[in-house]
Amino acid sequence: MANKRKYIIILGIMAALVFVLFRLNDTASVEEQKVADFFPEARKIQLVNDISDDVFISLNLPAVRRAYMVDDQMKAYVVSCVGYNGPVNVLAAMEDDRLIGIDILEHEETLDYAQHIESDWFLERFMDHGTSRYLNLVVLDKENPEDIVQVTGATVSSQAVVNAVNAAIGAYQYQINGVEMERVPDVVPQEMWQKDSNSFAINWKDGSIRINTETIKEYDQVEMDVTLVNTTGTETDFRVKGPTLRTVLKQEDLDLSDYEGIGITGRDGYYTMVDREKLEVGEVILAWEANGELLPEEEKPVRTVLPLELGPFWVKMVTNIDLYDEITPKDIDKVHMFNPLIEGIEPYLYEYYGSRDKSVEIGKILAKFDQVDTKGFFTMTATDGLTKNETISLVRQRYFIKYEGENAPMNIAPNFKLGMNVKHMTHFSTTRDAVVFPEKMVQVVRTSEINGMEALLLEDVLLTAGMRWKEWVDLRVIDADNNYVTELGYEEMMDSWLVQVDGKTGLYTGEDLVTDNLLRVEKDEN
Ligand SMILES: Nc1nc2c(c(=O)[nH]1)N[C@H]1C(S)=C(S)[C@@H](COP(=O)(O)O)O[C@H]1N2
Ligand SMILES: [Mo]
Repeated sequence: MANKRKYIIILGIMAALVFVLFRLNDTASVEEQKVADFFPEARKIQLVNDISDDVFISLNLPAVRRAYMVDDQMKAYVVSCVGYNGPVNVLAAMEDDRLIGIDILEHEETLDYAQHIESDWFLERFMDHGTSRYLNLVVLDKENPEDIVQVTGATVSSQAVVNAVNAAIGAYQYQINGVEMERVPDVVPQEMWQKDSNSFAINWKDGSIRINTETIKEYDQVEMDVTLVNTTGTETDFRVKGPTLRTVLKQEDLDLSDYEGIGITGRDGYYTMVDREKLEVGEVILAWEANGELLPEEEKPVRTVLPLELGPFWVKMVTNIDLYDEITPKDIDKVHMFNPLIEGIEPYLYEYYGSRDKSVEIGKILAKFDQVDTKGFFTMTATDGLTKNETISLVRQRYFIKYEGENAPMNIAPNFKLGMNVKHMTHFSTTRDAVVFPEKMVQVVRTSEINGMEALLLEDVLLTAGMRWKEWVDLRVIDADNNYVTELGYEEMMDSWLVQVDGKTGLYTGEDLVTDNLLRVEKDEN
């Protein structure tokens, strides 16, 4: 009996051993095939497993795992750096002091935007670099040959790939050229994870408090079953726990009802504004627990839960909540057509998730307006009615409207992940100026036909863009050459129409053409 059991155990061990050996051999051959893809002429490819036995490599280039000799020369390295969720394993191919290219072997970066580290357009950024310098991750613009533009919104994952590749460059330089380059860590530096994931601040005009994952438990807690509805329509049920913002403020002798709105910012730069109307009808729960467990690292220290609102208001990894005493109300007096307005601004070719499209920096548009009130908001609205507010200070720099390609017109910025954009924008506005995209506006206003062309009712365009008037209004018409054309009285406005021809906007009153290239319509204040 005992013998039989021994026999079964030995048999089991042997089966496991065969399985493991087979698996090892299998991964090696998949890897070997990937090496061969970089060196199609290769006659012999050999695995070098003991590369990290070297003291210099093990101390300074801990990301290096193994290497491959191609026709007896060291030409490929398998390197690994810890990313957002786990190790990112990279194959780096090198020849004649050049990095030829890389491939991602394995990663666990589950966030949808981080998965783009595997996309060809990102991998291509690693093709043909000299090995004399390490690569350098940049946010937006490539200025030096060694610069690698990151995957938008995936800084940590992109840096993990760059660190891994740099370790391969360091190992190559050391082994082939006898050069000892600087140390490359196999983890992403802490600064990149941004400051503290255990606390956040609430800021008001003359004060602020910092709350951490312990002190938050001292407030009265609410526990509630809630449903997160994503912009894609998927629904997730949670039971969340945490104090409401109202409760926390009460401890500081502040009343949430005194504020016009709040701005919530996440550690990843995500921002959303919650206005007075929303604060009046629903609570803001500062959730630190979901389904009985502490939030995961990528949502800590708290997530704002607004049970009545959609996903974009449920900000993860909150770092700051700003209370606004005043938000300048919108009083739109000029409505501009986008195309002639940006005439003369050099388009920026923004590469966003693999597509390079014409974009314009919002700061350059703001510079064209007579006044920009920084206590007001920059608001964008889409054909489906989605509206997003941003602070003027946020959109002033490195914030773009992409007006070409997929989903255009759409907002983009270096921190902007897929799913956060306002796609197919009908218009955007500051407090006084609105800018419309007539080719999208056409979907949301009353239309008619003039000379066989689809025409947009001017009244609807102006109202949608946010212009308001009492019983009557006089409107000045300015054309693309910045010339005053005419003034429209109230009755005329009610029968005025916009027609799109070759990217230009024609303005008709009744059947009469007022201008074939409209720049803007503005209220005559006198
Ligand atoms: N910090 C931060 N919070 C965020 C986002 C983000 O990118 N960063 N995305 C928002 C958007 S647009 C949605 S739809 C939801 C998505 O929530 P989920 O990732 O839990 O599904 O989170 C919101 N909160
Ligand atoms: Mo979203």
